[in-house]
Amino acid sequence: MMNYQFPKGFWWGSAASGPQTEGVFDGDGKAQNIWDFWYEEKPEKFFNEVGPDKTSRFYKKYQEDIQLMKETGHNSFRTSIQWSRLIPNPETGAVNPKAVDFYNDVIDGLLANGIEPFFNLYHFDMPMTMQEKGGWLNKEVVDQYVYYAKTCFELFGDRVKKWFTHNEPIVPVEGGYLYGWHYPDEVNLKHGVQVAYHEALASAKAIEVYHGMHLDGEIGIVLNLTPTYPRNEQNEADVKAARLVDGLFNRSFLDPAVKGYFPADIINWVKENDLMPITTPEELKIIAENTVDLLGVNYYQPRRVKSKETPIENTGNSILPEDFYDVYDMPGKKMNPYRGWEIYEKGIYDTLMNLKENYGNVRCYISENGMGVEGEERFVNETGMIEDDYRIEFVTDHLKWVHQAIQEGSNVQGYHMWTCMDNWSWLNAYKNRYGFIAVDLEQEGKRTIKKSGYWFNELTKNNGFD
Ligand code: BGP
Repeated sequence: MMNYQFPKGFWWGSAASGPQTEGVFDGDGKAQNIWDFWYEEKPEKFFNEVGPDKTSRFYKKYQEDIQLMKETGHNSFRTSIQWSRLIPNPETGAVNPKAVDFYNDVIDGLLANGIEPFFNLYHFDMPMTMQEKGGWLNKEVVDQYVYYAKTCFELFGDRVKKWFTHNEPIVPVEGGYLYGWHYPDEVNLKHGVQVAYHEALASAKAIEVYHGMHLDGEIGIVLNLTPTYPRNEQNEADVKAARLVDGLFNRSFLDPAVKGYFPADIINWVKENDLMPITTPEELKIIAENTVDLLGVNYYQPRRVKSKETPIENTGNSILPEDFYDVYDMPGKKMNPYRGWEIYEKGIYDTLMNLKENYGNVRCYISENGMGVEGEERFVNETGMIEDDYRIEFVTDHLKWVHQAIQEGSNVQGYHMWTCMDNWSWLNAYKNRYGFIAVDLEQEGKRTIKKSGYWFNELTKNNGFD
């Protein structure tokens, strides 16, 4: 018995996504997605001008990678299917046979090695043909997505038993319609709200289709839940600001996904600010009736907020959430010195306990948690291995809190690290490395297990640690 022993059958592994790892971005019948397009248009936006053509080459190296997953103790692994690879032309709906072969091989390879495949359908990668129609702004795209989801279930649902409709659906809203990290790079909160609504609707419709197919598996959504703390718990205005931020960035997706309806305070806020999306009673009924079986929780860092010093006047579409709160830079907070994000381990526990207390203890797992590090080469030892003790410490400290949550009755069933192989991360490209396996881009993506990879193997073999 270890000091921190996890329940039998706990899922250990890592998460990744198709667009961040596969490569062959314009080959074997794959069509362009928004990243391929944006990189072609504005390469200067990407860190060191490295784009989606330079991934860790999972498309070519998946067999080697699956062996490495085995060596590092995975019993499960999440990736995403690329819509633009599987159905290059959503207008005709024709399936790309090379994509089917590839995903079949990945699934079979994982299963043959005792690794359960968790598949996500949408990880920020809108096909360009769909973006030209407005992307998530357009209801027609929602229906095309549902067709794509159904196709995936039909093709792979006999073996893939864990499905997710989206990864972090708030991020395309923030990135694409507020802060410029995603195409179409607009500043338009009204559009952002409509996009959020359509993503939630698409998720519910895909869940409805999946359940209707009786495939003997589970389906859910992966959300980045960011616990939001007020500067001062006793200060009413700070608490109110934190509640709003929690509503906008967490509950806006969590409530419809788990409870089937949008939070009343956020609906009011959206109305007050003239941001109401176009909805229909039939769609709201679909959302109400198709909640998740399983929730993925991505946790990296908390949010700390305080009330707005000078509240703004409503200026219409161009308002930003930040017009209603200020970021609180808490003195003495612990920072990741290599990435600039706060490290607050207890946030993972607070999130799990919130799910237990306020969301019916929904079945969940930690679907991403990890530590990004810039300039990791400086930690290479004489044998060529990266000694990432900081990552081991980061994961250990978070797992202690996950363990604590389990002791207190949380329904958390697993822990996936972000990520296995260092991968390409959107505009940040390879700036922050997260893997427990290093990828050398200069040497055709050569893989070298880091110290944390060996450690992770021990952890999962023991199903816990001392
Ligand atoms: C998560 C995303 C991942 C990945 C990770 C690291 O939010 O789900 O796709 O990008 O963040 O992000 P970054 O490289 O910006 O540190």
